[in-house]
Amino acid sequence: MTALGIVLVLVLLLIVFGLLFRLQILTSIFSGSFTREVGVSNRVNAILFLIFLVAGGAAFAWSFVDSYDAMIVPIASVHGYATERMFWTTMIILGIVFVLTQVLLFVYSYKYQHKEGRRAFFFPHNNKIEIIWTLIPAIVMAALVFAGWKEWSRITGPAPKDAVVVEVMGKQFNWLVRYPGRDQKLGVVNYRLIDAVNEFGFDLSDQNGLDDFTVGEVHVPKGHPVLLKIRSRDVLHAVYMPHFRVQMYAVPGMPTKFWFTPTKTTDEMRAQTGNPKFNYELACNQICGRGHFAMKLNIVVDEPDDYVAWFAQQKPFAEQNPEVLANFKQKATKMVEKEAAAVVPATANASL
Ligand SMILES: [Cu+2]
Repeated sequence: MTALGIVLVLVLLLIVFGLLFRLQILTSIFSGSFTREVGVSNRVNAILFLIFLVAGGAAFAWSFVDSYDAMIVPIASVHGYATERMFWTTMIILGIVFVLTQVLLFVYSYKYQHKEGRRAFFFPHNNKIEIIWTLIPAIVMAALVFAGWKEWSRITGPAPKDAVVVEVMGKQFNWLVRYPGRDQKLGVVNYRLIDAVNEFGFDLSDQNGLDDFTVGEVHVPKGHPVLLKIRSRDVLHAVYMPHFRVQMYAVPGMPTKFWFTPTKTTDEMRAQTGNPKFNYELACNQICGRGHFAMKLNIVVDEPDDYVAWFAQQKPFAEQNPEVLANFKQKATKMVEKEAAAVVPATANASL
């Protein structure tokens, strides 16, 4: 009720101001001072248009050049070069059109400012112009969209069969990572099995899961396709790896994926950037709550041999947590009994 009152008062105030403004114009017309005042304010505004064009253009160019390095990080994946090419093609085409239309807009506003005695040319319709400015943008846009669609279907197509599989699960507020182990098959997980130790919800009655291992830092081999299987445990997150030009949502209840091929090892990138502390990162790119800023994961790109050595050193989750494995059977049996008694069908088992 109070809010409605405030809105009503504001609306009434606006109406009063509008009427006052109109009254002022009417009095200035009757007193004969209207044309002169309008003439001055027109000139001032026309010049301001030009100043805005030049100063705004300069500020835009400066901000672009100044933040270029921070925005365009070095590329480190195969498809990254293709998306970069597409980005710049689009940017250049749209940039030319943008600059042209803005210059025309502001220069014409200056050039055709109000002048005593000048009358606007009446130009109601022209089919030729209509066709030209409809057809050309339509063709250019269609070409850009088609090129983008072709590239996107290639990037999001099925991953090569020999791709290294890494499962990333977002949760408030960190990333959990799972590798399928030597059998290259991820085991079944069940959200009802999640607790402080079994954060992933491993269902260890599944043989495929016995050699799965979790890590705090992702390792991937250079020059080899990597398939990221992406899940979320709670809310919407997003996997963002700027150097690999990878971004994909992590959606609760709906696994997503993205595959890419890294082209530079972490060491090579450190040499290229001249930063000995450089690390590839996987950041959350979707505001997901209070700890969102901390959702960051290190990615290490190894030479293939180093990757194999690292992989061989990893210990399966089941081996590292024997108590979970031991408790599991009993817990699972209880759950099955409970499920059998419940009316709701058990559809929550997620198998990848
Ligand atoms: Cu997040």
